[in-house]
Amino acid sequence: MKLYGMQQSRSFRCLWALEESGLEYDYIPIKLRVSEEEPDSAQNPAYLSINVQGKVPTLVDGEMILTESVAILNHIGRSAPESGLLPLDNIRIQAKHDELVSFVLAELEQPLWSKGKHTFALPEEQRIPAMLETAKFEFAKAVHTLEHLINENEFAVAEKFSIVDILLAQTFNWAMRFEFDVPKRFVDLRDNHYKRPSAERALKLVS
Ligand SMILES: N[C@@H](CCC(=O)N[C@@H](CS)C(=O)NCC(=O)O)C(=O)O
Repeated sequence: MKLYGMQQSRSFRCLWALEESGLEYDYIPIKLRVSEEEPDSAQNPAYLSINVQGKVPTLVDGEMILTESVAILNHIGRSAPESGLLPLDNIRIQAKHDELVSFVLAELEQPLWSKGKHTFALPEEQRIPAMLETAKFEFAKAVHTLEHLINENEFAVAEKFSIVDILLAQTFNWAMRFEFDVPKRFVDLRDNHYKRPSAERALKLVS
């Protein structure tokens, strides 16, 4: 497998999962918002031929190309069933896992991405600075909901580390970098999971 990614981006969740999985892979760093002339630019025609949006992450596994981080995470989990990254042996736990993954994507990370889009990602003329207060409001609402969706255990579902723990830790790390209010409980969750050897190895690869 080949993972194309960038240090502080959604590709880190996939890199972390690959480290946790024990699968063999190559990591190829990509740069956003640099000239398409640069060979590692996300706008270079060679990269656009595998990811038409010029975004990260992209995973190439043989003939198959995936350009959505959750599809990549699920593929990693299914390719390494013994890693326990997906709760494949219990459909009810799997359903709760799916629910939380959807929640992180649809509710928790969207306000963070709104801030990203309206501060640096969108063309300047499309940015709406007033969005930032709305994003903070929406993030606080999502955090409140999450407090009711997960219990106080070390891991979000079942009794072991899974893909949704990677998603939660990385999303709260993103929230802290973007200066959103993160309750201590979720700062601790982030700190705890980032101490895993797999996370430390992934961080070393991108630093
Ligand atoms: N839904 C996609 C979103 C991918 C995405 O938007 N990635 C951002 C980085 S986190 C990106 O590459 N943005 C391109 C840009 O900002 O120019 C996923 O989860 O993989």
